Amino acid sequence: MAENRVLYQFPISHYCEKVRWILDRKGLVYRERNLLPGPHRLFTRARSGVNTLPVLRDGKRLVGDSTRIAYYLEKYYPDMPLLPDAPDARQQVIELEQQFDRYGTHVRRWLYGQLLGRSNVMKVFYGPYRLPALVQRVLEPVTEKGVARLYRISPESIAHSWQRLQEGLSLIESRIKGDPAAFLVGQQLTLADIAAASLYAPLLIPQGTPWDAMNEEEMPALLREQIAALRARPAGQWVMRRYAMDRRVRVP
Ligand SMILES: N[C@@H](CCC(=O)N[C@@H](CS)C(=O)NCC(=O)O)C(=O)O
Repeated sequence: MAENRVLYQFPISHYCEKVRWILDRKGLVYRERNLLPGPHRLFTRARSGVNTLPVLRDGKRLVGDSTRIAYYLEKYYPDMPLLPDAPDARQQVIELEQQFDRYGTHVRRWLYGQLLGRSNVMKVFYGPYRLPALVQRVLEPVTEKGVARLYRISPESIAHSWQRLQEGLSLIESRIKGDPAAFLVGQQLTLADIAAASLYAPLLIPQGTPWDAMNEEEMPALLREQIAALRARPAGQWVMRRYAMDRRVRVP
């Protein structure tokens, strides 16, 4: 029941998007609870032993970390399976999911590196919280500084993350062999596809996702060009295709 299933999240977090996608794919009803960054750790630490969101409450169980949540859901809600039965394919999915989880940190760092201090990203971050305007105005610069510190954003780390995220895009392209309709493993959607597509989505900004609230016109010109280039390459088209075909974005 929806009341018993709660996703604790930052709406803009792509790891939270990954879990929303899995829940939606499996047709599981849930409520979303947006925690404030910083104080969220009081909750996550005590309840699920992690620092990060997403955390899922399912009845009495609390599970932290998107990968653990994915395996938990696969175990208890096996309908619409996201892990193939065949051992070889299953192993490939497991490995790809882990790889894309790592690339997700580089997507995040690179993108925040482009946006912090130069865009309305903090407004987009806090938009879904519907905070009083004054509270939001106080929190935005604090969060901005916190994000820069937490994700160790510096010119060197941004450049490194750009290289790493390119590797992830190449990995998608090596799997799909130029066909944006292809799945990463086998003939149907798996956890590998959901991980790759959701963790790269902030760079592609598919319609109906939280990043859609970004005003692209207000982004730095170079970033706009880079996003356009990403959308043009096969991996970018693949992400958009996965969203169009396989992601039922919930209308709030
Ligand atoms: N490995 C974790 C990563 C999640 C993660 O990095 N979440 C970020 C938001 S995108 C977070 O909660 N950051 C706040 C913090 O570290 O305190 C997962 O897959 O769930």
